[in-house]
This record gives sequence, C-alpha cells and structure tokens, in this order.
Amino acid sequence: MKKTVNSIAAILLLISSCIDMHAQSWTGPKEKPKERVDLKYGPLNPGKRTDADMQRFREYGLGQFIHWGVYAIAGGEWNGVKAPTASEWIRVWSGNTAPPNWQQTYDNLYKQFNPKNFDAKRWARQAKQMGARYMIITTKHHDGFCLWPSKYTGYTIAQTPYKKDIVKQLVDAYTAEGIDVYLYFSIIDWNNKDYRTSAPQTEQEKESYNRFLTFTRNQLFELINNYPKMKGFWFDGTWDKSWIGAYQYTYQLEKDLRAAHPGLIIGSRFRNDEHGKRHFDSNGDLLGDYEQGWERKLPAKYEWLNGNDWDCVMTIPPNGWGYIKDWSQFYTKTSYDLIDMLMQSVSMGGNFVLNFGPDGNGQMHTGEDKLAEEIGDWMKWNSEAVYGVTHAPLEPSPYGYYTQKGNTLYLTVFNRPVNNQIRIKIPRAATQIPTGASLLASKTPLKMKFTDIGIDLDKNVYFDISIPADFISKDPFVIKVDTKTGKINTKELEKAHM
Ligand code: FHN
Repeated sequence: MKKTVNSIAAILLLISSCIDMHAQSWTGPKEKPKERVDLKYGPLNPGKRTDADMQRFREYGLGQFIHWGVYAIAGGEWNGVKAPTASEWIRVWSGNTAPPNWQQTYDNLYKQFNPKNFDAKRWARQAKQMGARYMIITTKHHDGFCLWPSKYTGYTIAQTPYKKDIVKQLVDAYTAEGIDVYLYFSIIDWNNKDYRTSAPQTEQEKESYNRFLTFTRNQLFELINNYPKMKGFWFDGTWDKSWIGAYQYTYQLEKDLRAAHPGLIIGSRFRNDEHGKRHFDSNGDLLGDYEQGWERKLPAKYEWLNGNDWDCVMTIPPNGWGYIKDWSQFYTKTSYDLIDMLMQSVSMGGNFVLNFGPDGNGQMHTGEDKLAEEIGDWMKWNSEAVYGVTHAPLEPSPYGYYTQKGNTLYLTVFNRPVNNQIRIKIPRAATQIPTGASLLASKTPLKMKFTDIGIDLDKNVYFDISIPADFISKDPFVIKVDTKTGKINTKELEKAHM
C-alpha cells in the first residue's frame, strides 16, 4: 500500500513538474517582465519590420525545408540496424547497437556522396507544384559537412565524388521557379576542432573558440557573397553556452550580415542578449525578424504570438529531418494532417514549412513525392485562402480555420456539420459584415441567412451558410465569404430578468 502511495506521489510530482516546465516554456503565452531592463545587445531593430522583403515573407503561407547531407546515405540505419537517433543526428549513434567505429565510418561517408539522380530543377518543379513559396536548404548541419565548396574547410561537397556546388544549383533552380531560398546554417559543427559546447575558460580555449567564431563569420559571408539571390538565414544549433557567451560578437555579426545583404531575414534563433536570453530578450522583445521556435509544434492560441511573425517547421515522420529509409516503423503524417497544420499556421499569421529528406542519390522519399502531389492538388484550388492572408479577428471556428484578405473571409472546413449548416459567429459590434458566400474551388454560390438564435445577453450574431447536400468532398474545402464595412442592424433584444 505504502509503495502504491509513493508511486502515485512520484507520478503526481512528475506531472506537476511537466506542467510547470510547460508553463515556463517560451512556446506558450509570453508575459513581458514588469520592469524594463537596459540592454546593449537586444534587438537590432525593435518592432515589426514593414519593408517589402519582410512583407513577402509574411505572405508565403507554405514553405519547404530540405535536410540533405551525408547522413542521407545512411537513411537512419546501418546494415539493417535502426539508429536510435534522429536520422540527421546519426553520427552520434553510440552504445550497444552502434556499428563498430561508427564515427569513423560516418566521417568517411562523404567519400561516397555521389547523388547521381540529383536534379535541382526537378526538386524546384515539385516544390512549385506543391505550392511552396520559399525553401530552406541545410547548407551545413551539425556534422559540419558543407553542401557548398567552402574555402574555409575541407569537409565539403567539393571533396566528394559528386564535386558540384549543390547550394548554387538549388538557389538558381528554385529562384527561377519564383521560390525564395533561405539558407539553413548550423552553428554547431562537429567537424571543426575549435567548436565547443561549453564557454571557453582558459586563454587557450578562448583563442580556439575565437578561431571558431571567425570561421563561422567567414562561412556566413561566403554564403552571402556566393549566393546573392538568397533571402535569409535559418540558423540552428545556437543553444550552446559557448555561443550564448559570445553575445557581443554575434550582435556585431548580425549587424554586419544585415549591412552586407539589405533585406536579409533572420529569425529569433541566431543570438541572445547579454543575460543569455534567447528568442526573446530580457524585456520579452523578439530577437530577430520572426519567431523561430515553432519546431514540430504549433501555438494553441493566436494570443500567444503577441502579433509576431513566425514559422512552423514540421517533419512528416514523428521526428527525423534527414532521409529515413523505412517509414513503416512509425506513423507518418497524411496530407490531411499537413493541410490542417498549414491552415492552422496561416490562420494565426504564420508560415508552415514542410520538411523533406532526400536520399543519398538525390531522390525524395516516395512518401514525400505522394504528399507533395496531394498537397499540390489541394493548393491548386484553395491557395487563395493560404497566400497573403492574415489572421481573422473572429473566435476560432469549430468547423476549421479562418483566414482573411481585405474584405474576404475564408473558412477552410475540416469538420462538416451533419446538418450542412455552417454557422459564422460575428460579434454584434463588428464593423465587417458578411454579404455573400461561395465555394472557393468551384465558385458555386451558397445560400447564407442571418440567424438570430435569441440567446439572452448574447454578444454575437450569426450567419448560416448552407452546404448543398449533393456537394460531396473527400478533402477539406474552403468557403469564401464576402464582407463589407458596415454595422449589424439587430433589434435590441429584451433582457431577461431573473
Ligand atoms: O537538431 C536540429 C535538428 O536536427 C533539425 O535540423 C531541426 C530543424 O528545425 N533543428 C534542430 C533541433 O532544433
């Protein structure tokens, strides 16, 4: 009995610490500190950017992430044994299941990297068909392998049998398709002997880490100079104590990068303030142009975002960003799951970025090909509700997600009600009122009627849109609602006295 009580207590403690962790997590409602702190290394340009480049970012809606490097050769396993790590982290595989001399094997994999089927134009066409408006490519992941021929290290594509510059091919091919390219860059670099996780202490350690900082800076300027068509950096691996302690350096680096490439977009993962605060500084202000912490997670409420720009990056498998050969070992998201997440993101003013992990030959996984096609087929008819939209200031709908563009409101319906009546709830005091509705894909007009359900003290009014019973859709569909500026004229209802 005592044992049971103890284990219940332990479980409760675990639950309460999880709740506590969640409450303190920055990916939740963010409260600003009551008193402002004077900061020297806070945001470079506080407030929301209003320039054309940032506006373009805001309007993308859908993006593609690509994780590609030598880890693609392994595909999450070796000699039939599955690695217990994320596929792109396979180099750190250790313990009983790890192949003998695994790190040495991994560090020599680049000698086999020869993606004969790689065709940047094919990838770009696929992304275009899917509806992606921007793409993020891993120029260098944590293992340090560079997909471009960097002159600052020998561990690059130039040393592989393939030799050709992959970053250049991708920047050119995607840009030609009208898709903006962002460069993912990992600060963590397991291949560089000067890289470290802890803050340098001794003079020798400081010297070595300074060399690493210079190396990082050189590589970043190399990328900007080599690929001037790129639009921004997507930084990663910036959580080490060493990087956090280099806040003066990273502050200046951000300044210099922005000066070298006007319009450059950098998210909140790049650097921290002098108190070690990442993503948001000690005053709760966003560091960088957009919130970059929504990785495999989505905000539950629009209010959590404090009006910031943001993106959500998402894997198809539960986790694992690089190529994974065997998808049968876990649930992989369906196009319904992904379109749902896409609409949830854009309904809250964010971009949704879907990750692809091509194999060592340059082929996307067949599962990715299928999903890209399905999403593209849906986007072909419904992208008007995705691109250039904003959050609609309405209570979340039980049927799906609202987005808005000017006087047009879109409702992407995932949960069709059994009575085929879609009820739009509008605050009685609203100044934007619905005037007509139609199905976006077919332009079929839909009947809409004002509905006063007479609930005492109700501060809302309702518009019921009828979906024809003979309209059958196996996919989520979008209802387009035209609105005009005006006031809702309802009779003041008699208030019940109780
Ligand atoms: O460790 C990486 C991971 O491998 C992957 O690249 C993701 C993508 O957002 N970022 C890191 C974890 O936050």
